[in-house]
Amino acid sequence: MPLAAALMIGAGAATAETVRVYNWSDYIDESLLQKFQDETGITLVYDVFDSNEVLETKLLAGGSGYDVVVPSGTFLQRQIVAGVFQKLDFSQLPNDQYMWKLIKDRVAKYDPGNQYAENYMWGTTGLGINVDKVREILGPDAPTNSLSLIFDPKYVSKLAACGVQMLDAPSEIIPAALKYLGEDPDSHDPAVIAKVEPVLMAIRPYIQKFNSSEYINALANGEICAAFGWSGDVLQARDRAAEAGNGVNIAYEIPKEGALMWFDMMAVPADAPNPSGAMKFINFMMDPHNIAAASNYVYYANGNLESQKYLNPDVIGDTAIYPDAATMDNLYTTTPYEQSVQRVVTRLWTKIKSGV
Ligand code: N2P
Repeated sequence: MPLAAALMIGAGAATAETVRVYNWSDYIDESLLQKFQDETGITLVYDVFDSNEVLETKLLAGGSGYDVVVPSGTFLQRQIVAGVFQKLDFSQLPNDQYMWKLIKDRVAKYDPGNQYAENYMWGTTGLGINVDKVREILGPDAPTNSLSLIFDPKYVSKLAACGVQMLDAPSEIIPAALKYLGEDPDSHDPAVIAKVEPVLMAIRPYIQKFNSSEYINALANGEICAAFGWSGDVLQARDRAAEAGNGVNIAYEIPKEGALMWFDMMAVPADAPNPSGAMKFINFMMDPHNIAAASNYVYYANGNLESQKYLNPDVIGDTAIYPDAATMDNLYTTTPYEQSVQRVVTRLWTKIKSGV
């Protein structure tokens, strides 16, 4: 799906109310966009992005024009501190009653008291693999559930011929590389973070592309055989391949060393043109039927307990989407980098991507 493509549905009159939403790409059942307009009479402008950094640049500049945006928890936390958001108006959010206390408690780490944001969805960052191709190249003992598949040149060099992509997301790849090294994935110590440079530089020649949205189709079409990406995106690739009937067999694996668990949060910029329209959109997405439809379509878990009744069995029953206790034990979270550390991370990432 093209990034930043404005999707305007319906022919709202010039005077009609408008809500502008900026969400991640491949993250909703698009029939919900029409449903929102039909139910509210509001014209919805729905733009997409695939990077927290891109969203953050817009938010910090101000005047984004958006009413609802969806940063991940760690980014939300420092954006709240920077004064980017307004508090939610819970009198306009009756569907808040359906949200899941377990997730509210977890995200309170980023948004103390749950005042600024509601969970949209959450997931993990791990391995997307073309099962048959990876086994064909690496043999039956291929470490398909290990970070070594991507971070050990011994394996990734062999996979390079069939194509390997990686997220363009330093705040997720650096923690994973630290985990691979046996370090604290949430380290903010520049000397520890520096240890990932030789690891990533060693595999850099074998990474076809750093991109956070193109790997869905690339996996589904058999153009690449491995990706380090997001859980639901890989599962969407699996479905697209199955629908195409192209014989491509995709699987998502949470690495046995551990995976990042992240939370994407709906929040309202302080300068949103239509804050009450924003509340209507957030409340719509907290309707258990609506968010269940979205999860059923994108294969991500959501923070709405009541919606679980309406989830398809292959969603609620898949531990890669709704982790069981054992899987949960293997997930970690991170905290936002301070500005000085962020500068180190940004420099390091630029160097890794350019490969020199
Ligand atoms: C959806 C990607 C979800 C998000 N394509 C990562 N936070």
